[in-house]
Order: sequence, then C-alpha cells, then structure tokens
Amino acid sequence: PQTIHLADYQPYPFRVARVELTFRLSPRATRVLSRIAFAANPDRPGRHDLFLHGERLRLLSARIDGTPVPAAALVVTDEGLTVAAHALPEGPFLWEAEVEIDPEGNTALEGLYMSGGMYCTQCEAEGFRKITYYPDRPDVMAPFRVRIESDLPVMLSNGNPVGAGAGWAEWDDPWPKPAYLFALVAGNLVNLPDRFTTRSGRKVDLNIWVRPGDLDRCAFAMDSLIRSMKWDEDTYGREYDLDVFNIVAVDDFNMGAMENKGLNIFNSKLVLASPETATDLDFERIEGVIAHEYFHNWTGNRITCRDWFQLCLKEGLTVFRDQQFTSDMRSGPVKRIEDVLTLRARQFREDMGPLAHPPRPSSFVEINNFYTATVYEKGAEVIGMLKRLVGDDGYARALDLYFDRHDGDAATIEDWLKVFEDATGRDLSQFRRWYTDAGTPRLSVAEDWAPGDQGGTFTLTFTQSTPPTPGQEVKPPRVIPIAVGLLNPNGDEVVPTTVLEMTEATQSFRFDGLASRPVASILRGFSAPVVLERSVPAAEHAFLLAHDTDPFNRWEAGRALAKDTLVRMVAEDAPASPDYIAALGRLLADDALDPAFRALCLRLPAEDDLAQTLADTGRTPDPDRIHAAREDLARAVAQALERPLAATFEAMADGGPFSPDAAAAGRRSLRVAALALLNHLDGGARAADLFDGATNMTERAAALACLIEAGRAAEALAAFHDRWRNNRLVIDKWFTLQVVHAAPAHAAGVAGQLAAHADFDWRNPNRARALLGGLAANHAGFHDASGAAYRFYADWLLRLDPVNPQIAARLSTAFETWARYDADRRALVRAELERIRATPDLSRDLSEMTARILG
Ligand code: HT7
Ligand code: ZN
Repeated sequence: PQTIHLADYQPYPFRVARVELTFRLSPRATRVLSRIAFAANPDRPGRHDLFLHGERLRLLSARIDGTPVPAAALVVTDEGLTVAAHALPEGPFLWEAEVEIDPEGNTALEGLYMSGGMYCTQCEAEGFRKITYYPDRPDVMAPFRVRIESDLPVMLSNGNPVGAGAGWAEWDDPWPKPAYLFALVAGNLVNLPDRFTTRSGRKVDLNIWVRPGDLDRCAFAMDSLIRSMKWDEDTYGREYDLDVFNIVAVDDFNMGAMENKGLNIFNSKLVLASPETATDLDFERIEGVIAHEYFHNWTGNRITCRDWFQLCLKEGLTVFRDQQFTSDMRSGPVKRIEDVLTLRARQFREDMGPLAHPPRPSSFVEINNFYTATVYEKGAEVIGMLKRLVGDDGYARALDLYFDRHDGDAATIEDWLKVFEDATGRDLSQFRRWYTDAGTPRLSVAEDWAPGDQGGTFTLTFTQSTPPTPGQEVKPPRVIPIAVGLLNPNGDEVVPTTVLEMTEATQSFRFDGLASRPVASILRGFSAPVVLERSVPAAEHAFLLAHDTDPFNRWEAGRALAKDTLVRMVAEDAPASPDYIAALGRLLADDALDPAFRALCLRLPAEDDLAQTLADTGRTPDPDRIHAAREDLARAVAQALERPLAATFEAMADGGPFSPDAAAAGRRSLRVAALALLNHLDGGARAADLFDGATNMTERAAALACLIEAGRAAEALAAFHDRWRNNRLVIDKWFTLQVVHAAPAHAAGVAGQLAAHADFDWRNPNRARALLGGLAANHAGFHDASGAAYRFYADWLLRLDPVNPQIAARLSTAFETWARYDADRRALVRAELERIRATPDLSRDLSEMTARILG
C-alpha cells in the first residue's frame, strides 16, 4: 500500500463552484446522479487531467458539458477515474455522472449503508468516494444541493429543507463544505422537536431523529444541544448559521458521532438515555459528544482542514472546547482529573509504544488509523498549554482572529499558530514542536533550599528529555508551561500558582524571600502533558493530599501514594501502606469535599497503568501479580475503613427523584466506589440488595459488576438479560460487564461463550467492541499466560477485517503494549501478529496497524 506524505501536498487543480446530487434509493442498487461545476484553480496553474476519487462504484454514464466523455480519454481504476486534460474544455465545465451503489452490501459502514432498514452515510475521512466520483479531499469545498427519492417517510440531508413531495425531498446547503461533511439519512424515523433562537434572532428548528420506540430517551440529548448552542455564543461568540439542526441516532456506527453540516449523525449510545438504561458516565458522555459535534460547526466545518495531516486542527480544538464546556456544566477539578486519567490511559500508552506519532503526523497509509488519542486528546492538551502561555485574554484575541481570518478556509496548523503569534506578539516556533514531535517528555526536578537573612531562596531545577519514538530518534527541548505553587510547612500557600516557562533542556527557577523551606506543588492542574519524575517521601505526598489548594495536585498526591504502595506490593511483596490507607480515610471523612472528588480518590490505579509504570522503571510487569496486588490493596482498604465506607455507602443513597446532574452523579459515584471496596468483605451481600433495589443503571450495573467479581452473578445476569433483551445498548453492557469482571484465568473462556451467544451480533460495532474491547480491558485476563485471550482476539480481528476493516484496525491497538511483557508473552503476541500479517487480502487498515505494532 502507498504511503501518503505531508510534504507532497499540492492544491487540487480545479475548484468546485457547485454540486447537485440526486439519490434514487434502493437497498441493493441506489442510483446517484451528480452535476458538478468545475473551474480551473488559480493556485495550481497549467493544464491538468481531471482526477476524481471513486471506489466500489458502477459507472453508468459520464458527460462533460452535456457530451459523453470519450472512452479513449477516460481511465477508471479501483481508486477513481481520470479524464485526460486534452478532453477538458479550457474554461469552467459541468461534469455529470450516474453511478450505482449497493448500500445493503456495505458492511464497512463507510459511504452510504443501511442500518436497521434505514439509509445512512458516513463520509469522514474518505467515504464520499464510495458514493460518487468526486475530488474527495478536505480542501475542495462547495455548496451542495441534494434531492432524495424514495418511499420512506423521512429524508434528510445537509443544510435547509427547500422542498418535499410524495416520494422526494430536497435540501440546500449554502455553506461551502468538503465532501467529508456530506450526509444523507432516510428511514422510518420519529423526532423530538425543539427550538433555539440565536442571540441575533435566528430561529432554529432542532430535531433528534430516532427509531419509533426510542423517543422517550432523547430529552437529555436535546437539553445538552440547547446548552451547547448557548455556551458557544456566550464563550466563543459563535452562532449557529442554518434554519435547522438535525441529529439522527443510528445503531450501526463505527465511531461516536459525526459533525456533518446541519445533520449530525450519532451512534445511538451517545443519544439515548434514561435513568433505567444509562449510567451517569453515559449521561456525561452524551452531553460532551453532543457539544463536541455541535462545536465542530465552527471548528471543523466553517474552518476545516487543508488535508488530513491537519486533523488535530479541528479535533484537538474541538475536544478542548468540549472539555471547557463540561467543566463549566459540571465540576472543573473533577473534569480535569477525568481528562488526565483518560489521557494517561490512552494517549501516554500510545506515545510510549510502537504506535507513537505526533499530533500532526507527517505520513500515513490509512488515515482512519490516525483518529487517535494523540490527535484528539493530546491535540487538546497542546491547546491548553497555548492558552496557559498566552493567558486567557491572549487566547480570546487569537480565537477571534482565527474565526475572522479563516472563516471559509481549509487551514493548517501553521495558520493556527500564526493567529496566536499575530494576536499576542509571541514567537511560537519552539512551541510548534508539540505538533511535530511524538513522545511524552520526562520532566525531572531537583530542589535546593538556601536559608538567608532576608529570607531563604528555594530553587527548582528542571530537566526535560523525550525518549525516541518510531522514526524520530532525537528530540530537541520543548516549551513546557509548569504551573507551580509553594506551601509553607503549616499548609498555608506562600506562593500562589505561577506558570514557569521552561524552554531549555535544563533550567532553574528561584523563589526568594521565603521564611522557611516550602513544599512545592508542581505541575498544578496538569499544566503540560509530561511525566513528572520526582521521588518524594510519602510524607510529602500525604501533606499535599491534605493541604494542596490545587485540587488536581491534591488528587495527584493521593494517586502517587496509591501507586507507590502498589508498586512495592508487586515488586517487593510489601504489605499495603497503612499511611496511604489512613490518608484515604481522612479524605473519605471530609464531608466538605465534593463526593465526586472523593470517589476519584477512592478509585485505585488501573492494572494497565501499573504495568506501564513498572515497565517505565525498568521492570517487567507480571499481570497476575499486579492483579493480585490491586485486589489485596482493595481488601486492605476495605478492612481498615469498613465503617466509614459502609456509612458513606448508606449516606450517598439517592433520596429523591433521579437527576443526571453532576451533584447527584457525584453522590452515586462515591456510593458505588464504596460498594466496590466493601464487596471484598461482604462477598456481594450489599451488591445483591442493591441489584434488586436499584432504580438507576449506574447502581444496577455497579452491583452486577460486584456480583460477577464475587462469583455469584448467575441469577442476576439472567434477570438482567431478561429485562433488557430488547434494548441493544443495555445488552452491550451485559456483554462487557461479564468479560471485564471475569476472573483473569477465565476471561478468554467467558468471552468464547459470549461470542457463541445468539445476541452476539458481531457485525454491529458496538456489540463487537462490547465483547472484544471488554476482554482487552481485563488486563490480567487479556495477558493470561496461556495466550488463550491473544488467540481468541486475533481470530476475531481476522474475522472482522473483511467485513469492517476500521473496527478491526481500531481493536488491534489492544496489542500495542506487547513489548512491555516477558519473553513468553511477547512470543505469543508476536505469533498472533505474524499470523494476522501473513493473512492474504488483509485490509490496508489492519495491515498498516499490524506492521506498525510489530515495528
Ligand atoms: N469527526 C468525526 C471523526 C470520524 C468518524 C465519526 C464516525 C464514524 C467514522 C468516523 N471517522 C472519523 C468524529 C468527531 O471527532 O467528531
Ligand atoms: Zn471531533
């Protein structure tokens, strides 16, 4: 397969003035008629062939200015068609084509496909070429008019509705857009309607379209949409720009959701929610993703990407914006901790393994393989750092300039950095490395204290270095904003949060005039995505856990204590640290603290995280020992804190009617965190009661997880399945819980049994992810020394690949950490990866991933 390089970018030789499409829908033979007005692109002078992307299309006719294109001037391949330059008129011309496609046979869910009897599209990144011949690249932007013909009651496309009659509907999108934002939906759908009036008075019709029967689970998504629209006006001054905004929920969908102009398409799990069927985490995700896709209207749609290498321009910024939104809607500190947990679990893991790449990669084989935590989450962190460096006002000025200068453009990371330079006067050439260099910098700190007559001087000396990553051996130093605060020994803050700007490989910062040696709180708010390497006595962590005014670092101190004790339990067979447990007890008893924050402190570090920490410090992680140590620590905490945990479990019980808000969700999260610990003592007794009595899915699912871990879930699992057999999203949970919480030695066996269950509809991405993603999330189960899980998993990747390569490729990242483990496990994984690689006709997606993982 061909590698595409950023350095080879060239503008497309033609501009598209207008696109008109007619769809005659039919499950096995949809006809697509296109009329595309082309003109020469002055940015690419000279005469050029006309190349249009097209895959899996049956070309029925092709004309230019009404005349059939002569066969001698036309070359059609698997990737597209070319009309020779000599056959093109000198001035603007009209291309007309008719193609036939097969939506029902489209199992890859890219292009036009069918889901539960409904037609639906997914065009990002390169799916439009499976719909018709077109320059399917983001820098070609045009207004679209779409006519849909079918006997289905609902027919939707981008933009505003401009006409409808028996068997047809027409839509017009006046905003020039790239083809990846095209969308069409047709089916037997019902809608939840609402209305939003923008601050300049535009009345916008809002609709959430779902299958009949799902309508009673759309209210929270609609409320989230309205809050997102208002927030973007208040915070970024961005208004909506069409008369309608439609959201459609689809059961078969490769990712979370898609920001098509005026017609967002969502995985139904990110729309449908009720207290009985969705957990608090589901509610929070729905709110965040509804906001994310809506925010793309400006950061992605009005200003799009010049090419796919610039993906983080829209994704990093839009994730950053959705994180700000959630932090404003809920608790800022809790959101920051959750985001850092995700970043470390997914992006640090990626950055430390064979799939490491910069937020802006410089080459790819299959762009779908680059919708990664690095592009999304690290892309957002990089923007957070920019904001920290230029300040809130500088950020606001830069964003205003970005929207003014680039509205209607297909922009680049260079354009983005330039608006910050122009708005703030800063030179960002060194900062640019955050976009071009892969890898997570390591930051070590040395402290020095020099007492003096005029007060003492405290000096922090930082050293940064970034380990090599594939294709990038040497990493020059980056600009790192390090937020620091100093506390005096009685816990008062003597230096409030100050952002130090580190630009050298080693650099010192002095704080003068201090009465006594302070305790440093470093990297407050996780001010940069780095690994802080600092060996600090446990007493100092305990001090910060008790006194730090920065909530993130307060949590981080507790986390460090938990990791220290777990690492010593694994590596040295040490007992659980009583100091850690005592500190946790003080925190649990502090009713002034937000319950959600306390719940996060009670959550022990994940096994995968410990494996990474051990590997980082030169030790070979043993998944069984890690699992055992984590269980032992949970039991020790439960034994020592049984009374306060039991009291918390009772005190956090829901009194009134269900609310999905942050306060109520925080209480539930503390309740189920206490339950999970107590489960180690009561053998599932409380969980059994809660399972029977719960009125919401957060508590019911948590209780079921505890019952599975306690080995007494058979009845509950049957009852759960029985009650929810017709709800696909809840049955996904039923699959996941069983495999995530299975005892490690049985995980592969449980997964095998579930794969044989009649409900294991593996062509549905949610269902495949529920089972396989669940198995990969069971760290000790996935890495069981027998290799049974590796084999099972690889078998399924091979089965999925010809049906849905995107899903197979994404799931293959479960193997990305293989080099951390012992020689036996490495040999087992290597054999599976080699087996995959040797399979004939592997997709471009999975073959690129296996090659990169193997290294
Ligand atoms: N921009 C979208 C990314 C995307 C996608 C979504 C659904 C299915 C396939 C997809 N491929 C790429 C989603 C987002 O970031 O908002
Ligand atoms: Zn996005």
